[in-house]
Amino acid sequence: MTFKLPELPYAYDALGPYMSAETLEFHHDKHHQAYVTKGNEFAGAGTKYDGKSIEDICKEAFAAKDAPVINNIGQHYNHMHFWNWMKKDGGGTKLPGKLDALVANYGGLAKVREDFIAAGMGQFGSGWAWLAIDGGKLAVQKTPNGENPLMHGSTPILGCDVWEHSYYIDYRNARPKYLEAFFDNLVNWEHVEELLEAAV
Ligand code: MN3
Repeated sequence: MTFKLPELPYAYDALGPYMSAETLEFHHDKHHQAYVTKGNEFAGAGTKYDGKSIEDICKEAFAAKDAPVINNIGQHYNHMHFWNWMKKDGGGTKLPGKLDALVANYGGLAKVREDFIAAGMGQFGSGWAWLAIDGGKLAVQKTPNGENPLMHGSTPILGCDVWEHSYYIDYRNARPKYLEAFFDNLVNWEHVEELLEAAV
């Protein structure tokens, strides 16, 4: 298949003051576009990955240590969801039902928040912090560069991009403040619930 850059599901200025239009313009139009362009080169139409789902491509590329595909298709998958993992007036503490039960089982939303932010802080250099479903339970994970939980045997339901390009314009080097703002004010818990429904 030929991969395409999806449109943002909101206006560039919709996520202010937590994520600026300038950040979204660079991050979506330049960075994500570059992963799509490179992804098509290495895993698009006419390659051995043609016809496979993006989830399967992530898993197969990781198993085969196919770095250009891990990086570019991994990042395409991660960013496709990242835009939908955020919304205007997101965050908050009211979770949809299935997710609420899973979070309670983990130890509550405050514990999830603490561990998710710690995962994002603990990821040295570029990467992602995740909530994933692993063996039917909620797990907090982190991965380097373009990797994601699919490549490590679990199913992502929420991810936060901790590459500097995602926060440097708005937060400079203050990654913790960005992670807190993401969790408290941006997360689209309805999209997390949709992925959870599909995962279990
Ligand atoms: Mn990014």
